[in-house]
Amino acid sequence: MRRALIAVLGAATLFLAMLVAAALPASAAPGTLKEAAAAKGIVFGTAAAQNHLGEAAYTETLNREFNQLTPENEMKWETTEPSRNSFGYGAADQHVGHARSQGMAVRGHTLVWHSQLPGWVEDISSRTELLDVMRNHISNVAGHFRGDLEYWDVVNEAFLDGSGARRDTVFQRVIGDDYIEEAFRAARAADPGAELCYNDYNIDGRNAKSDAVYAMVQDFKRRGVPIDCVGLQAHLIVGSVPGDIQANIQRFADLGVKVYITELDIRMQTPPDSAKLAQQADDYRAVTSACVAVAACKGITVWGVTDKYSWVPDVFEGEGAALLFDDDYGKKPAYDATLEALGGDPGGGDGGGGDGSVTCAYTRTAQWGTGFNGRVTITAGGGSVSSWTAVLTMNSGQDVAALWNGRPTENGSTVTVKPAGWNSSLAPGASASFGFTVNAPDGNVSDPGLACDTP
Ligand code: 9MR
Repeated sequence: MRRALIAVLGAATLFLAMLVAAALPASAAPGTLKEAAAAKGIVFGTAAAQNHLGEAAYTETLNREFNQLTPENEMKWETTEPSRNSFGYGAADQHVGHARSQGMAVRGHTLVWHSQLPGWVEDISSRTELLDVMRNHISNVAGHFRGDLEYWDVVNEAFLDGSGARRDTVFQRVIGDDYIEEAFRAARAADPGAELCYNDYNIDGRNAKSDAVYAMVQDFKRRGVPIDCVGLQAHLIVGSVPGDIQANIQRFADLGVKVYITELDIRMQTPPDSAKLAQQADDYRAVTSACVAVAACKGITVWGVTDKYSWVPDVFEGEGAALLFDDDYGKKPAYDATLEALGGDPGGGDGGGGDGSVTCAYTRTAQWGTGFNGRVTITAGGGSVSSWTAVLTMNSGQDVAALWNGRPTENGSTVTVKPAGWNSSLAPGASASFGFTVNAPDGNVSDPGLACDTP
């Protein structure tokens, strides 16, 4: 009898296994960076330059592979406030619009930095005046994008290599040590929803500079200065990824902040050859694996879509080829290694940004006389999807008063909802959901209609 039961269970297990096998495509592992990253609960982003968005291969690669965008230059002080109290956001707004249309999260870069800083700021010599000017800049720029950005690099590159002393900038000289915390306080007031990061290079492993940043973050956490994250830029050289990068990420995480790899590139002497490209692949794998291994490491951003437009050859003579795509948008060995480290499959997936389908379901989560709360869950089928759209059809007298984890557009009784950003790509079988509150002053609390589709 017992043996018979085991045999029946065995057969049932086999049958279930066959059903599962039939339901999944031959390769279920995600085939793009953003899908693989999403399946790990992190974002995979890139710096992008607004003037390349008109180039088809550039934008196609950007949209297919990345679900987070950092404007490479367009939000810096010299561009957003070139003369005192005169603000301009044209190129930055276009970035945000593009990212939003693709369901990408946006990292604002950067509010306070000594570089790409207009001369009129450099000329200020009174503490009160410069504090006012800095706070005014932050409140205008972060205020302009309030609610639109997931993260801000609030202060960039404030420490020196080697000693870990403060860099001698106009902010340091004229305001003093407390300019950094004042910048974070102003940023929190201007956009309470954005994660606020301190961002720097050569703090990827443990050294005097990362020790100094660590001490500052520890002090900020103790005193309640609003800081949420640390950005390790990770501008690296082939063959020299710090061996303690994971331990370094972990020690920041242990302070109670999130960690992001914010500007990853790994440069080599050009021209590249197969040995250098293989070493670079190992290096990208090491950095990616280090982030994936620490729960508080929530995203990786490479500093450019393609080697063709990387900043590296302009600054380091004879060096370049630092990114994941070559000059012709071909995937380099480092691409495959990164995708594998994210749990994806370079040989599998759909490779085209997801061609799977979605289903959706509606649940009423609360109700009262003149309104209700609902939740919609969107689930990918057997293939991954890069994005989704849900359409709610409201009944007469109903109005969507609030909606979270999605971006609604209202047109009469139709509310079209796109992903909030981080919940755009779905691995096969994975789900995303958003919630909303409906006001129904006439008491018509019947359920809205629901349909969903890709993208
Ligand atoms: O990639 C950016 C390049 O186009 C600019 O000319 C340069 C000006 O300093 O800034 C580059 O981006 C930097 C980033 O804003 C901060 N960390 C270092 C990056 C590479 O220099």
